[in-house]
Amino acid sequence: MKKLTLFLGILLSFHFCYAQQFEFTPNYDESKVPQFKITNPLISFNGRKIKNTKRWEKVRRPELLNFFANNVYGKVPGELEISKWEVVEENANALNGKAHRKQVDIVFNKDGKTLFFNILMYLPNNKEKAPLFLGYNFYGNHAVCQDVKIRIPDTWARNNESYGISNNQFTEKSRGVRKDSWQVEKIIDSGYGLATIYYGEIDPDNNDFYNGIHPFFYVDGQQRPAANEWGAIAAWAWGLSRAMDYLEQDSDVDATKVIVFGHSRLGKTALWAGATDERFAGVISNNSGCGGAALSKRQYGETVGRINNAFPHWFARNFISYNKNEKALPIDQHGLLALIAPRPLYVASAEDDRWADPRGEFLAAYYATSVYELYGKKGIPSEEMPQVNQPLINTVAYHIRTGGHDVTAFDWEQYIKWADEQVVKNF
Ligand code: GTR
Repeated sequence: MKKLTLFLGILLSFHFCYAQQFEFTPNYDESKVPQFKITNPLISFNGRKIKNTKRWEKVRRPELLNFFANNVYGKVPGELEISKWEVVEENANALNGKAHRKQVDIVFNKDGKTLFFNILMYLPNNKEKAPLFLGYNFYGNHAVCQDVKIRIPDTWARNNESYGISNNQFTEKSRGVRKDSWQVEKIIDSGYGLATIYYGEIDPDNNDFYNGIHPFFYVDGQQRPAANEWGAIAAWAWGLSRAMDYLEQDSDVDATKVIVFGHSRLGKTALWAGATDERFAGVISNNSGCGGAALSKRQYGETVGRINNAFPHWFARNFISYNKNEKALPIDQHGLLALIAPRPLYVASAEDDRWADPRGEFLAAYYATSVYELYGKKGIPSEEMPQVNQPLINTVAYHIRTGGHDVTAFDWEQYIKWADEQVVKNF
């Protein structure tokens, strides 16, 4: 009998998880978006008006940062410096002589554990110190460009036949498969460098916590981070900061002009990296959606409950308390965007990417604007979204392009134009 009850219990909880995860019907009807009040980013949690940048930096910014760290992405439990870095390959005449290619291993050692990630860099040969886009890739460094010299990571990768990934390993077949989304030559021709890392090298994108960087901070017997500690997104963001530690040492890079970029879950990561590390001179969120730029309280497309069920390892466990309870959030994702002020921020959506809630992404940028204005910077001037394919380029920039969830040449053209105007010229 006991066994039967146990069996039925297990069966029921499986059914429950399954139902929660997969019987979710997203709302795509604007008229069904619930009524909610947007928290003013310039009023502190105890009701004080924030009237100048000094108060913002002293009171409001730290409390918002603290809220997101403890309740959304999770805190990094300690510090770990790079143990050593090594340029494992370079060529000053890459891309037909246009670029200097470098592949740099960044190594961490602690208590007998070792972790490393490899940064692939292309730097324009016509610049002494290049401004640079830094971003993670999903399919290995060798997927971003058709260049036979790029090393293939031997880390775990999610199987994907069309991208040449089998037995959880990348293969030669994945070389260049994402080149359209990276536009390396366009970036180089515009005078920027590119640095990219396979995100799985910091933490494999799986619902477990025994591999990647998390265990480096465990005390004896600990198996997963505490409820207010980092999930995978915060771990990936941490990795971007360590990449920045290296870039600051690289004399070919202008480390005062490093723009952190990310698409989708890696767009969420770029935003959190930009919020937590003020060395990033600019931040690009490409289709970052729920838990990224999109307002959670709209519950349009992906919701907090759905994302926590489908990807239980991405956020701090504390974030679960907002499942089907978005209204309880004392600040929405516009507060995250405001943490990037006054540094330039680009939020981009795609028309068919309704899952990521383009309007919610736009509105978050709009509601973060008052913080930019405190610094005399221009953000999003009105609640009205620009037309499709008509970028709005200010310190806070936004576009919605035709097409789906992706990074395209059009996206990069806008990022470069905005970086020229807002990051490089305005510095
Ligand atoms: C989806 C997820 C989104 C987005 C996307 C991605 O499945 O629901 O939040 O992050 O993955 O990263 O490609």
